[in-house]
Amino acid sequence: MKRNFYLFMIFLLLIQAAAVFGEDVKEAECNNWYEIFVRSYQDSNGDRIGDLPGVISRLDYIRDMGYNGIWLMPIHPSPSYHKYDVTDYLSVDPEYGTLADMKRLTTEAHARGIKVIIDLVINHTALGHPWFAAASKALREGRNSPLIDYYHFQQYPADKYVSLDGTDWYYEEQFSGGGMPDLNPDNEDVRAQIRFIMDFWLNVIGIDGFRLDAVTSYYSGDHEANIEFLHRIREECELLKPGSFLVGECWESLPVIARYYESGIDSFFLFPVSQAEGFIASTLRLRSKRAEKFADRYQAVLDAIPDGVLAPFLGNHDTGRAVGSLQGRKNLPVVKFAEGVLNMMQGNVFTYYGEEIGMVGSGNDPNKRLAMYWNDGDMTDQPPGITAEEYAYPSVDDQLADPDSLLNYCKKLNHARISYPMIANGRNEFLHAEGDILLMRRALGENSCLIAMNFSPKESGTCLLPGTPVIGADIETGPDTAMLDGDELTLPPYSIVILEKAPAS
Ligand SMILES: [Ca+2]
Ligand SMILES: [Ca+2]
Repeated sequence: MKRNFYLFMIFLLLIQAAAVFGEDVKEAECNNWYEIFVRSYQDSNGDRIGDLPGVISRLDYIRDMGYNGIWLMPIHPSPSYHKYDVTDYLSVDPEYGTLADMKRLTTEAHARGIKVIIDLVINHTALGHPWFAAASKALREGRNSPLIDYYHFQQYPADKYVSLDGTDWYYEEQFSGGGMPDLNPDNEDVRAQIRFIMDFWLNVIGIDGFRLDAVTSYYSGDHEANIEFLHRIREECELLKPGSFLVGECWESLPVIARYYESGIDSFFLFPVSQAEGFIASTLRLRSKRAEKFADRYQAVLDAIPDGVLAPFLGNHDTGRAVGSLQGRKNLPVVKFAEGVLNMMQGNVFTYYGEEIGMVGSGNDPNKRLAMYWNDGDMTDQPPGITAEEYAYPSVDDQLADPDSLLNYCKKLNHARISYPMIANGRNEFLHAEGDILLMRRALGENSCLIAMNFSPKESGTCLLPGTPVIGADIETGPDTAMLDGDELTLPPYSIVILEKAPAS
């Protein structure tokens, strides 16, 4: 009887909480995510290969920079340096550490207000995964095995099918090389395995979600089937751990990315803003009307994805790094301002490790995954196969000591996004977009702020502000600072000013 009474009281409280927080609970809580290639980040045991204890030792740095979420590229046992071919989804590659290290990393990150997600690579396994080994052994011996249906085998050659040595069978492989056989997502046992893997990482290790690799390849060429599969993953994760965060890699055009939001997955990487041809770099290359062009392109994104949480980024482990796409090796202001434009977008902003110090990397994959440049003494070995090793800007330690460095500029941006949560979570309204001057309002509930930006690399500009706001954060790429005279704001070249309501006197 007493127990029922307590349960009833809890029920009432929950209803009350839902009524009070109903609106807010649904609001996305956006973060400043930081993508880490563990191998190239920080070594802890002297073998010059980055590892999980190394990442733990850098959590204070990550927190101080204002990143409040980390995405670890694959950490599972794998025969490759990149580890996107997994041989065991339920452990950690010994090069990187142990499950206990991963648990400690998660606890230590949470203690610093940092969320943790890991890559979940379920389009394919490694050739050496026990599932594939058992399936191919059965085929070689002419036996049946339930594991054969974990993959797509057939007895005739076809595009994206690879011959299985010693047999007349072929297996599906969407990613070249012969080492990454595609899983069969229709197989119910495969689905149960994926669910078990997600449960293990979310609830036994305690991480906060996943970055879903290659979601358009689950069912290659069939977006509807991929979206349905993702919907199921979203529902399962929500049951396994309410509030878990999922971000998908859908390397497609804006309309296709927009469709994938129907799956309910929180975010999809916004490829149309990234890289040299993406709209941040291409807008900054224009000779005039940069603010107008940015507003048009950004509005197109908001129109295409009106309710989804965006996940913009400049570059990642598969793309050239931002300094290259911006032609910024000798142009620090443009590199800074591109980071500024990125960070004034809504949603979850993703920063690839090393971007905060302007690392460069293009061409083959290992070139894009160079050792983090902490200082000249403290670096991991480079990944195998690099053809270029270049660092265009100073090390972390040197940039920490320089108030005008890219690192300190990125830090200001991250902290502005934390101090003004409406930047990431608010509704956007363009108040002014003319020439190179942009003024936006971001409103979140009762709160709002203005974001004023000057996209010109050389000329100052002015804009008139509604109301009589005051400058809250002033994020400059150069020595000049913004000036507010009544309702007229003067913005130096490549500058960003965040304005808030004047405090009531
Ligand atoms: Ca190591
Ligand atoms: Ca597939």
